[in-house]
Amino acid sequence: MKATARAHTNIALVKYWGKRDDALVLPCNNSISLTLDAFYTTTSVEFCDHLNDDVILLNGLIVDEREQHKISRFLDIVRSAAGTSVHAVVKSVNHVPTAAGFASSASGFAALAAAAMKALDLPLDEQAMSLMARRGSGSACRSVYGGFVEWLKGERKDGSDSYAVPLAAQDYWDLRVMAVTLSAGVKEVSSREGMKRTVDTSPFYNGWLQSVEHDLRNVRQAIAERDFAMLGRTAEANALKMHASMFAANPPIIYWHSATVDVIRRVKELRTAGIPAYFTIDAGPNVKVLCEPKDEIAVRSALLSVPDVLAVTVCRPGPGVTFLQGA
Ligand code: 2P0
Repeated sequence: MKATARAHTNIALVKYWGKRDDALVLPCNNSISLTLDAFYTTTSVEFCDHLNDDVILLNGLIVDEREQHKISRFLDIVRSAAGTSVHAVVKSVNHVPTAAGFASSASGFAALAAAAMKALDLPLDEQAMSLMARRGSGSACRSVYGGFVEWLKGERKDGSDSYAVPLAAQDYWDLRVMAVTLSAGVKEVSSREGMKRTVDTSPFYNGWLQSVEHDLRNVRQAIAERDFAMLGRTAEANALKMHASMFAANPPIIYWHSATVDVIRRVKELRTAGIPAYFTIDAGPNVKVLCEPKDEIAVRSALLSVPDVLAVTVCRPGPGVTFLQGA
């Protein structure tokens, strides 16, 4: 009745933006990500007969009511799959600095899904874990695997064919992803709300959807051929298209700060100087910069010299879900 699992965050190179079914967390498009080693969540789940409700601790503190509700509803889905109604004690430790702008929901729900499923003796194949993690948060379904991962949007109404598959293992291609933390406040619009508003109101959303297939093909090919320029160019263009679709939403969603643009400019200067580096930006102001290992030091110091850059964390390809013994 008890298990502990660890999952790492991932960065999307072709983004997931927009759902066709909010309740089942079914996306409108496939996405491709790279799981990262530097940021992760470790979660233990213990189901106990005597509890009247779930007890949920994040970094040692009881979570607020909103978070409690979200996690308990997710546990209900796991309980229902196992045919039980027993409540649980969940202890989650996030090694994901919130200021770094990484969605901890990806590593958080992947670790929670894996630990809860193991504690309830559910089948633990990766596809089953990915399907379950998706119900907590879309991007979490990709964190079940290490390395490069594609989330297949699926076609079925019940979501049974919407899960992630591995494209290339953690050690397939040694790359760097620099997580650039800016001195910016917390974001005002959650990704969940942001993507819904974009789907509902942005005249550019159809353009986003039409161009994604092309980006998916290019990124798959770039991975297969280890073509860094193609990977970087496509990821950068894809992130800009996602943000363009948000700028056109009503009311508009602008996650960028002035320092976001400063980092974009610095990355372009690096390329002009002959150093291949490419940026991507999620639903927030912080930027992630892709580069090759040989350029790590030059890229990191160029980024650190941008005013308002607080930190640059170097990430490498990371592993998929692991279970911890005796924890
Ligand atoms: C991604 N993002 O592909 C995209 C790019 C943010 C921008 O997945 O509503 O926390 O829980 O499914 O997974 C962040 O959204 O959203 C995200 P829900 P999630 O990584």
